[in-house]
Amino acid sequence: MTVHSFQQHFDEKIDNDVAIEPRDWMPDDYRKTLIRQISQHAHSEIVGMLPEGNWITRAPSLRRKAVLLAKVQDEGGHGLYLYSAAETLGITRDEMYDQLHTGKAKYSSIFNYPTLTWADMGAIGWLVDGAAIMNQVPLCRTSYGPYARAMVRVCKEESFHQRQGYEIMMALANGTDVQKKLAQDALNRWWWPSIMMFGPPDDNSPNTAQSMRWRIKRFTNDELRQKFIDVTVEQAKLIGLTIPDPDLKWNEERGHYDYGTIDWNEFWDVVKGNGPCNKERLETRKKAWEEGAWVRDAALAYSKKRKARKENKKDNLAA
Ligand code: FAQ
Repeated sequence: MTVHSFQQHFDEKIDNDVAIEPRDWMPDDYRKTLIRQISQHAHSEIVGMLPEGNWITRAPSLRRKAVLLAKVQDEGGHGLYLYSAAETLGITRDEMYDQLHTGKAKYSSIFNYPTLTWADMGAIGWLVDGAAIMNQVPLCRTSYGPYARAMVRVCKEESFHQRQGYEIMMALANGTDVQKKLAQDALNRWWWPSIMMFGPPDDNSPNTAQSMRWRIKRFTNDELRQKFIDVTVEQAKLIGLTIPDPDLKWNEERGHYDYGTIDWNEFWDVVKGNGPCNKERLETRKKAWEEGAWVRDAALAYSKKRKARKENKKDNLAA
């Protein structure tokens, strides 16, 4: 087959919603885009363990602690599925970690904000996992097979995470005045960063058009942001909390909520590394990598030993 017919075959698969698999021919830019998106997604899951990890020892009850511990572990698992999916495209895990540690690869802006009170655990589950699900359910139908399959399991777990977060917020919102204030304060601080998570507006999103053509993305950043706002405003009303946006108004004609102006300067500032916790997050990940060197060395030595033993056995049998 010529490159031209390889390309045609690829295009037909995309147009007919047939998944692209690791051994299939794919354009270089499709591969690069997937490596960028999947590895950044993986980094987000791993860095995303840190803000909530900060509260495991301070959870208000044994039940809350067990649930939070399980949730943070789930995020670690999501990172691992995603690193594996990215590896099928020809990048190694070491290369991906290196890109994270040297600041070449991004991770989600949201994880550069601090978790100041217990209510932030509720706000993260409700809003951050809620936004993650809105973005990831369509990724279950993304055009690259290994990424789509990883997303199916991830979404099931994210759905539990969202509910546990909403349940924390509900308990606080129905609690004492102080608890209600904590819930409102967490919503005030996490609302705008959560809606920024969907990425820049469509007219300033360099990757969306091509990713939509390749069916990597099924909805644009603004479409997903709007869906998230529409469902979340109703959830806030149900528990008596107020979304911190005076311009939020139901638009009968559009059938959607209108919302206020997002501070895109803040978003880009955080993406560039100047958010409240960027430095701390990266330092923590680098330290974990360095301190884990002995585990990697031990695993490698063990696998070499096993291989040598197997080969010895084979030689003995042959003799
Ligand atoms: N933060 O042209 P676009 C989670 C970058 S998982 C930082 O629109 P694209 C689970 C973007 O990379 C959360 N950077 O790009 C959890 C690009 O830069 P590049 C992560 C951002 O790829 C919950 C540039 O801006 N989810 O939360 C952000 O078409 C709780 C231009 O942007 C995913 O990664 C941002 N928010 O669309 C864990 C989902 N937004 O790479 C623990 C998969 C954009 O060219 C606790 N990813 N940028 O240098 C996606 O769906 C897409 O990659 C988007 C961005 C929608 C994030």
